[in-house]
Amino acid sequence: MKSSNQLNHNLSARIDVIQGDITQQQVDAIVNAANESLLGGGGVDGAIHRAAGKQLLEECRTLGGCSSGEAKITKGYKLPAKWVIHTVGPIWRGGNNGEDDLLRSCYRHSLNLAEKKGIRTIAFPAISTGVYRFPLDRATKIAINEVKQFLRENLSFEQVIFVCFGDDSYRCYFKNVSELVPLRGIKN
Ligand code: AR6
Repeated sequence: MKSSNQLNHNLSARIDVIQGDITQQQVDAIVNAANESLLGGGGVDGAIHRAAGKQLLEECRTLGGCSSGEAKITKGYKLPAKWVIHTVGPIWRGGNNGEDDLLRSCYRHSLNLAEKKGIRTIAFPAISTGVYRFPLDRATKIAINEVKQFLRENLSFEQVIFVCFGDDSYRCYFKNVSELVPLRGIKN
């Protein structure tokens, strides 16, 4: 039987934080922080559509949009990732309008969809923390806790990478992963 230490160790080896551009990640799937139209936009959404090419928009047009907290999947086209999981984060409206639950739901639905498709490695951006103005530290804790729970329940899922675009985001994720995922980096 595995001790709780071994479980924690496994968890820490399966969660990574990097600073970079999500469109460059060599993983099975990358997650897009989209809007309800799924027809592209700015921020990470714009970057993913530019890197994937026009075929991504063509496939997105067939999906009929996506509600906040839900997720839909397309191919990755010109991206190194085979799949793109499009999820729609909540717009921050002060914090008492279901924003936390909706953000949790984005991570949970994206991961469940990935699991169903046989995806084993996935990269997430910091959903809702840009144009949608969700406070970074609060969003980061939600992201990490939801991923932790999923990885504990899905032991064959290999890797979740949090891709941070700027210094602030990287520092915030690194601090929170260190606190919320025990034994990070310790191999024993
Ligand atoms: N790689 C990784 N992260 C990135 C990249 C990138 N290439 N580019 C930006 N980020 P945002 P939201 C980070 O605004 O808040 C779009 O117009 C960025 O620094 O992209 O969920 C959609 O169409 C921030 O930390 O998404 C929606 O209308 C994070 O990604 C709306 O924005 C999310 O910022 C969604 O807003």
